[in-house]
Amino acid sequence: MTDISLLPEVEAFLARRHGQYIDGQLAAAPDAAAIDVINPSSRKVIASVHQATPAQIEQAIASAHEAFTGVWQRTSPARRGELMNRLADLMHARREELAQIESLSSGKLIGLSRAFEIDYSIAFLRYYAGWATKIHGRTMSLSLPSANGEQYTGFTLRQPVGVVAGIVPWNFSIMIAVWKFGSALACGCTAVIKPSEFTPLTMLRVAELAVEAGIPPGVLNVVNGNGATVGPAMIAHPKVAKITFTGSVPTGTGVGVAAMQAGLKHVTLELGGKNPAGFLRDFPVERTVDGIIEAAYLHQGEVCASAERFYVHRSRIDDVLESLHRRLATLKIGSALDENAQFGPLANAAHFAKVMAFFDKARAQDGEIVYGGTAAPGDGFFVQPTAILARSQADAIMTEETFGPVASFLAYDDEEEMLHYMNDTRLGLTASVWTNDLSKALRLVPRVEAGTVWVNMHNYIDPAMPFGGVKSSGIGREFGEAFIEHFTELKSVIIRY
Ligand code: TXE
Repeated sequence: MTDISLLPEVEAFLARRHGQYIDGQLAAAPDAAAIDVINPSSRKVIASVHQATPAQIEQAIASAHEAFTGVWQRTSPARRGELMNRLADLMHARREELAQIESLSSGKLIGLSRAFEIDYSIAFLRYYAGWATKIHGRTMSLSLPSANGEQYTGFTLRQPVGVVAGIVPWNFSIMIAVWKFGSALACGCTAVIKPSEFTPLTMLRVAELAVEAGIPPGVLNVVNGNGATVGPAMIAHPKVAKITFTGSVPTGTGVGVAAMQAGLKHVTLELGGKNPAGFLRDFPVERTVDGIIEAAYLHQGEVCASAERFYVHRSRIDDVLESLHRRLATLKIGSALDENAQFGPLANAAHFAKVMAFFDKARAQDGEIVYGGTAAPGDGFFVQPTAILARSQADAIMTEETFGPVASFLAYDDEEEMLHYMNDTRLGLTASVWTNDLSKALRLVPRVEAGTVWVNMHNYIDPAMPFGGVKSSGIGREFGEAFIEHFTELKSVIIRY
């Protein structure tokens, strides 16, 4: 198995001195500490990125604020949409370059980087671009009596909230950033994006393309650095009006608290899950196994929407696990840049250590390792795709998010028990129900506690479908029309005549 050759422009990009992208320009601060970017397939350093200094964070936010009150406000909604579509065109033209940088820094299989990370990012960007001209208030009929025959007319304006700070994790470094700045720009806001310190490269390239597309300098800025220093400085800044965050539950909860303390700022939080998939008794074994592979192992399980808890009827569980074992054994594990690999490395050393620790926890709690449960050969952060039969619903592998390729199983005896298990968590991002009996599915869907419930599928997202969590999985919704509410203020205007 061999890696594809890197494009010359990717080699040239990696060799640059990286830092931030502020006011339409690359800005490295050579005195600032640098973070090494590691290729998860080889553990080799591929580039280094200077962290943003406090002065650079200030500049980035000031530049976004100036653009918000100036050039971007003067840009008509139609023109905003046009410019965003032009960025989508440039991303399409640079698809391979962006995909290679993404795979090199995140461990995402190159096919997935092309077809999911880049192509979906383009689709999302075009979707948001379409909304730019369709954001509007409403006219109301006012009914309170007037004393002297005067009349009133009332209407609402939807106005952009201002500068948006977008804090992005390492699993989809372009797509999740697009969800944040695409929403912001369509509504007339400007953005400062902070990528994860593990994957700081791709957004620098996207920000350059944005200026090439004609999006004015200052409208989209990128600052890099450790979350614990750069993040709080962005949230606390008085010129930041809104924070939109995707990441872990503990960090996101802290972000929410900080946003409130910084002056009740708008906040959208898309956090983790411990998502369940419940297979009803009627669902055939081989289709169950197809469903488990779709739900658990995409991008090595590093997908917030993926399922980690699987409930299978007791009469079927042995057959399902036996067949799953056979299927997992055929997956080709390899480098993210190997087009023949079907399963890549985990994204970084800390995450690798976390997933390995889960294998130990599962063994310590007498979970039965059906397949995997160990590191896989290779220089990178490789682990085996793993399936574990839990001893009980209280086991760590049934309650704590691994964010890795670890499917944990429990048998159930009746559907009420399955539903109880599915909802027995403080999280609620996604869930899936699998059955050929549509009326059963439709009766179960309203009772499943999750922001998205799929039937006979998992991990499908679409720009038109609102996405977000219930319970501790987050606040607010991204995509669909729902995003507009989170990036605009509603102003009431009343006129007497
Ligand atoms: O996430 P963090 P990490 C989960 C997954 C993973 C775990 C840790 O379980 O193992 O989170 O990953 C920035 N103020 N998910 O450490 O800490 C940080 O720099 C402001 C689920 O990468 O949540 C990064 O840009 N920002 C998830 C972003 O927050 C701060 C995707 C996310 O980092 C900050 C990824 C602070 N105090 C991991 N501290 C999902 N839901 O998709 C850090 N950050």
